This record gives sequence, structure tokens and C-alpha cells, in this order.
Amino acid sequence: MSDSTPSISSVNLYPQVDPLLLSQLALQIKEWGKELGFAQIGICDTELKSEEPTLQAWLDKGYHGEMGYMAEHGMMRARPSELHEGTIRVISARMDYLPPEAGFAYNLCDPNLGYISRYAGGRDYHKLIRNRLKKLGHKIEAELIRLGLHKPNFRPFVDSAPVLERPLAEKAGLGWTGKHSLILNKEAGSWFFLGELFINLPLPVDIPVVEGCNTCVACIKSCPTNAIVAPYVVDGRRCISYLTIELKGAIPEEFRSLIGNRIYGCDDCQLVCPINAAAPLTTETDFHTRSQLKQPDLLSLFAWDEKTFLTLTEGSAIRRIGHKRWLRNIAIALGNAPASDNIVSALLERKISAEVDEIVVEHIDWAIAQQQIKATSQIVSSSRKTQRVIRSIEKGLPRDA
Ligand code: B12
Ligand code: SF4
Ligand code: SF4
Repeated sequence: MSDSTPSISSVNLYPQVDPLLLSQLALQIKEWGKELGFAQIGICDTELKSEEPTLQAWLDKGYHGEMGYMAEHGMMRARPSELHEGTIRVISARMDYLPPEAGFAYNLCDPNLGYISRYAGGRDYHKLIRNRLKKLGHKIEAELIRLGLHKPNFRPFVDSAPVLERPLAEKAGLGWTGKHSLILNKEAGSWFFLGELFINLPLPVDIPVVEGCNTCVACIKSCPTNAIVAPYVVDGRRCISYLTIELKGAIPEEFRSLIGNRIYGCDDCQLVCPINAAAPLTTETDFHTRSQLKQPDLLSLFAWDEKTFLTLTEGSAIRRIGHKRWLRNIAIALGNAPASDNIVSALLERKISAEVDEIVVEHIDWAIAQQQIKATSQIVSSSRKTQRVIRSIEKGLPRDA
């Protein structure tokens, strides 16, 4: 085959298809999306050239930290047709995850409880959303075959692959980029996951929404670790989500007190966001918080041995961090809890258990030192920013407080 011969997947297989038929199909796809549990579906082209300089600047500043995969694929992240050959449209989908009885304020108020990001209390979303997107692809395929047309070439993506999901969602009309860098939707807030179906079908595209945050800066002001370094720009290395989930080694000391009782991820920038005031609850029972992770007591979680950890987090995203990082994170929260002999005993007991490594031991030592300082000085540590977040939840999110 000569270099100029297009490969099968890059040939437009649908040159003669009536635009009206494609418009009807786009509407049908949105209906199927709803039937499959998606809150909304939008369609966009693959042009992301304007995002490349911002993505490059973010990488050049090292904001990705240890997330090597963010830099590894170069600008392929901004070029869907390079990632999956032949792609000319992206079907962008969002699925709500806010569980009922989220109890945000109650959880953040009590430093003896661990706070787990509300996206992670139920089943791992990656597989669930990818399977639903695959089903959507098969429905489109069946319809095209029924119409006597070629089979489409499609591939689903959720999070893990090098895809610029948020700019795609914005182009597809699912919402606008908030100053915390997440996608916000006027009716739904930001408590949703994103996923995409890359496809070689020339569907009509949707129009991006014209909305914005206006003068609000609540998320920037409330971020416990000042990770939102400028509007729309998050220094991943400072974000509690990165520190507690992505970072494999020691958590830098400067962030430990600021982490408070957040043991897996963080929701603060979303909790103070006024657009989230009326966000809908998820319709997926799989995303409901498992009973053992609802308002969990730190000491009980710290007592889980590895086997218990693996059993109780089976099928959940939390399992990915492994038992040692779990202990590392809880040790920090115990160091931030009010002085207590029970906590110090649990830390000392854990320190000599067979399940810890050097990193966990170093965090345990830090926690014991924090406990000792508090025992002698009667300091009750609760950051002013967290107090403000709690007040904001109680005022703005009464259903979820
Ligand atoms: C790496 C990553 C992280 C990192 C880095 C975060 C970050 N802001 O980049 C860490 C681990 C910190 C993280 C944390 C979280 N994440 Co995350 N994360 C990702 C991932 C894998 C890539 C994001 C990325 O490309 N970052 C690189 C930067 C450069 O891209 P960007 O922020 O999108 O930047 C673009 C825009 O901001 C824009 N931009 C820049 N300047 C300006 C200026 C203006 C005016 C405008 C309009 C735009 C703009 O240009 C940039 C380049 O295109 C995506 C999944 C994916 N594949 O896309 C999930 C994803 C973004 N994460 C998600 C979630 C839920 C979270 C958390 C809420 C989880 C939690 N509760 O702990 C937090 C939120 C933290 C936050 N405020 O961002 C969801 C967001 C869903 C949504 N509603 O938007 C995603 C989409 C996963 C998914 N499939 O659902 N995450
Ligand atoms: S998730 Fe938490 S730490 Fe990360 S940017 Fe939002 S408020 Fe800051
Ligand atoms: S808190 Fe305010 S600035 Fe931040 S994303 Fe929400 S509306 Fe935008």
C-alpha cells in the first residue's frame, strides 16, 4: 500500500448519508443515552488545537507531579483522531454520582470520622461507564446496519486514557469550565463523571453553552491547600485528591495538617460552589455509599488488616490505592484528630504490625508527634477554611448537609 492510500478507518464511510437522517440518529443516540443511565449526551468534533498550549503550559509547570501518564502521550491527548484512528466525532456523556444522605457537613465537622470523596463510596465508575458506552456504540451499530449502512468504528473512553475529557464535554454542550477546572452544568452542578464514545460517523455537533462563573471565586478561596493556583488552573501536586490517591510516596509535611480528615480525595471546591445547590442525586444505586464507608470512624478503618481492606473495597476505586496508602492517609487524619490516648495506642500498635512499610511508619510517627503536641497544649485543630466550607454547606446544601 502506498503512503497516499488512506487506511480503511480514515475513509469517510458515510459520504452520501442524508443529513436529516444523521440528525434523527443524533436525537436517537441522546434518547438511548438516557435509557442507559446517562444524564446527558452531547456531540462534538475532534478539534482541540486551541487547548494544546494550555495543556503544554500545565505540563511544563510540572502540575501533573507523579502522574507520568499525563505527559507520556504528548499532544495525542488533544488529538482524538490520533488516539483512535478515523474518529471524526466524540459523543460525550455525563453520569450523575451524588449519593443520597451525603452528610457532608456532619462528616467534615467530626475529626474522628474519615471523609471519603463522594464519587468513591460506591462501585468504581470506570468499568460501569465504559460498559454503558459500549452498549451505546452497539445500538448505533445495529441501527446503521438496519439502515443498510456500514458498521461504525467506535471506542469508549473513561478517564484513564489520555483524553482531554473536560474540553470535549464543554465543546459538546454539557456545561462550562468552572474556575475549579471541573465541568459545571446549570441544572446539574458538577457531581458527575464524564465518558466518551469516539466514532467515525459524521453526526451533527452540539453548540457549547454560554455560561460562566462570573465574579464568584468561592472554590479558589476555599481550597484547603490552595491548589487552584489561578482561575481554571489546578496544580495537581497540591490537590488533596492527588496527595491521597495518586501520590505513591510520602505526603509532603506542609500539606498534612491541611488535609484534615480527608482520607480519600476531596470535595471542598464542589461543596462551596453555588451551582451545586440543587444538583440531582444519582439514579445509579451502584454509586450509593457502601455502609462501611458511611461516616466511617477513623479508628475502625485504621484497624482493617489488608484482607479486610481488600474485601470491603472490592469493586470500588478505593482498592486501587492499596492497603499501605490507605493506612498512610488515615495516619494523617489521626494526627489531625483531637488528642486521645486511644488514637496514640492504635498508632503505636499499627507501627509494630507486619503490614506497614517505611513510609507508613514515618506518617505514624508524624501523627504521634501531632497527638503529643495537642495533648500538652490543648489545641483543637480545625482549619478556618474547613469551618467556612462547613458553614457554606449548611447554608447552601441543606439536603446533603
Ligand atoms: C489528572 C486528573 C486529575 C488530577 C489533576 C486535576 C486537574 N485539574 O487537572 C487530580 C488528581 C488532582 C484530579 C482531581 C480531581 N478530579 Co480528576 N481527572 C484528571 C484527568 C485524568 C485529566 C485532567 C486533565 O487533563 N488535566 C490537565 C489539565 C491541563 O486539563 P484541564 O484541567 O482540563 O485544563 C483545561 C481547561 O482547564 C482549560 N483551561 C485552561 N485555562 C483556561 C481558562 C479558561 C477561561 C477556560 C474556560 C478554560 C481554561 O484548558 C485546559 C487544557 O485543555 C481527568 C480525566 C480525563 N482524562 O480528562 C479527571 C477528571 C477531570 N477528574 C474528575 C474528578 C471528579 C476529580 C475530583 C473532583 C475527584 C475528587 N473528588 O477527589 C478532583 C477535583 C480536583 C479539581 N478541582 O480539578 C472528573 C471531572 C468531572 C467534571 N464534572 O468535570 C474527570 C473528568 C474524570 C471523569 N471521567 O469523570 N484529577
Ligand atoms: S479537590 Fe480539594 S484540594 Fe483539590 S482543588 Fe478542589 S478543594 Fe482543592
Ligand atoms: S465556586 Fe464559583 S467560581 Fe468556583 S466553579 Fe463554582 S461558580 Fe465557578
